[in-house]
Amino acid sequence: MRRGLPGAAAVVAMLAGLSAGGFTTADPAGVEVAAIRAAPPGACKTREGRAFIPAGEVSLGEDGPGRPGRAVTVAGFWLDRHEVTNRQFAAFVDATGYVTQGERDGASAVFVQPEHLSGMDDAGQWWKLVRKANWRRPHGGGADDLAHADEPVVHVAYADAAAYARWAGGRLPTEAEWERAARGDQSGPRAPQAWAYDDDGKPTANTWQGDFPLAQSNEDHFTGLAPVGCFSPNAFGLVDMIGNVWEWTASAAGTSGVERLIKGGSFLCAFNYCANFRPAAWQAQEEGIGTSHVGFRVAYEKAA
Ligand SMILES: [Ca+2]
Repeated sequence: MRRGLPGAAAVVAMLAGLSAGGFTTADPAGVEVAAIRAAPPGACKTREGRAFIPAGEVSLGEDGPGRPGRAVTVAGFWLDRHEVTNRQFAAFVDATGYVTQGERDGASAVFVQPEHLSGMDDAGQWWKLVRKANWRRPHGGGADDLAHADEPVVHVAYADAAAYARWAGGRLPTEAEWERAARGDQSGPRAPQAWAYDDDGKPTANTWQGDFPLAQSNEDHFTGLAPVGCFSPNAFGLVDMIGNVWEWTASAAGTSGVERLIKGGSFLCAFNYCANFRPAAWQAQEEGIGTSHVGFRVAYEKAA
């Protein structure tokens, strides 16, 4: 479980049906962008804008004692303090008329907590293709979809994230940039769980407490996505680098040309599954697939 995610191949196989001609009913309707932009602010306060990540070295892949990683030098850059929210993405759509991959497909992959489980190999037990699920309605419709303006945008494919980043005047961070930023200038080995739990075992990020995927004890107070900024920032002033949503990076995964690295883990990462709530972890994600647990933030070459 150090690298990749058990069952990830099953997810990819299931979702591949989308691009192979699964659902084709384009239905971009949903919550109006004006309503998302005008929604009251979320309960958690966070600083807006970008944080400067100074030039320095990152021990890429350092993953606790005995796993030192390799030294990579990263030039200074700026990074969004928080994951791009639905409110921000709505401003982008308002300005450009952009339609996401999930809206064109007419369906997207949503985590649905199962009532029963037959082993852990088949991720299709908790990943479901939901018609009309897209960034405007993360669950595919209903009252659950109406109050998420300050949660991270999800159901965005790689091209969707990259398009937003260009519009915002930036780009997606590389793996090394992302990992240096996530470590918050921390140096030296750190126990893997220390990125998401304090010394007393109290959550410091939005992950999954309990036996995934059947039960949550919910010590972090969020059963699903959290609004950005509900947990303390790291030393660079960044929130939610660990947990909440996986984040797209610009770095390719392997040589297939169709997968990118995602980093940070999500609200679905538990000790018994995934456990990727730490900077070293990564997963390969097919570029054309958005899901309910992958978002992004933007890197920039200048302060504003
Ligand atoms: Ca949680």
